[in-house]
Amino acid sequence: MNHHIRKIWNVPEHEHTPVEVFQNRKLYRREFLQRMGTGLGIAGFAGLLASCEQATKEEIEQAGATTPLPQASGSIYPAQRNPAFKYGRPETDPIEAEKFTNFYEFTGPTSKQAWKYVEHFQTAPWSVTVEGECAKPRTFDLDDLYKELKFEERAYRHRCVETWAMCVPWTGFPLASLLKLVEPKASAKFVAFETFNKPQQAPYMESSGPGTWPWPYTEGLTMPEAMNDLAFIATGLYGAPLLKQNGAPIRLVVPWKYGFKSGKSIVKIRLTKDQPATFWNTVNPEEYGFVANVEPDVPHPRWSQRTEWMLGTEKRYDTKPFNGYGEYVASLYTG
Ligand SMILES: Nc1nc2c(c(=O)[nH]1)N[C@H]1C(S)=C(S)[C@@H](COP(=O)(O)O)O[C@H]1N2
Ligand SMILES: [Mo]
Repeated sequence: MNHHIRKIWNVPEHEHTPVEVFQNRKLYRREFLQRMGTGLGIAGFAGLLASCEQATKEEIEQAGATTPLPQASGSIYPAQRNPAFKYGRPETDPIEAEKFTNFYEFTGPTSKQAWKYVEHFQTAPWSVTVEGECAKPRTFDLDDLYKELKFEERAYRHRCVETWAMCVPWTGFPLASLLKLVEPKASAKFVAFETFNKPQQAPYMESSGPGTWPWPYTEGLTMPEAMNDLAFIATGLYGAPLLKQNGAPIRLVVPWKYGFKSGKSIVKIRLTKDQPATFWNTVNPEEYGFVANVEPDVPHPRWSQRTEWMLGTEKRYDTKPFNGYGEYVASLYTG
């Protein structure tokens, strides 16, 4: 697409470096310069100083905790683990998955520490509308979901397009079991996911302003992908309700695709006839395709996808096609 117009959301390369840089001190320096530059002022500066010390798990979990929780969630956690899914590697330490996140609404491209910016994010009340090409469109509040669906825990690998990876236990239910409740029509060929759109609650959404990034965050799957048993809706992580920074109160998890396909904090799920526009495919179609399956032999335009590093460790693993889930999904892509 050489007629592609360069928009301000086409972030220069140095601002989208493979994220190893975020593991070291440079993060603090960069965040410092940026906060000074964007005039976040004294409060931001104090927050920055605090960040130079190591945050504790308690601080991070307190910052991201959601209240009030849906009533019916009380009986769900911890849900029974589905024994069919195994990481094949050590589980990621909770503090690592809770402090290092991708959530552009809160941080934009310059920080991974969304937990510091989620203070004003309201996750209750919350509802998810499932609509479009279906016989029984419906708006579910979270209690409806907790009551009507069968919850389980799944140990999944996660692979971000930036080459970091993690192994975490999600609590939730297969996306297919939710879609069945609205009775999809034969005309439903795709499923579009839309994230909350509340700039006043999400600092980067607000500061980036209209006409910059294509908010709200959107993603999409084909109908066969969405109906595959691996496609999962998560309301919890590590046996507890999701923290805000991990996509509270409800998010998608599609472990055979790069992480950006797994939209967080979803408010709308639409069954469509046509392929929906997606956030990253709109921002930069050369780098982020609609399908976005994990494919180690296909390099990102700016880095190799052959290996991945596990959050919080020095460990690197070879990246596998479909993130190692080929036995479940490879047949979706034949012919
Ligand atoms: N709404 C929203 N969903 C999102 C993102 C985002 O920026 N906004 N980032 C995506 C990316 S790139 C990844 S890797 C995963 C990360 O999930 P985690 O931060 O909970 O580990 O969320 C995905 N979902
Ligand atoms: Mo990602």
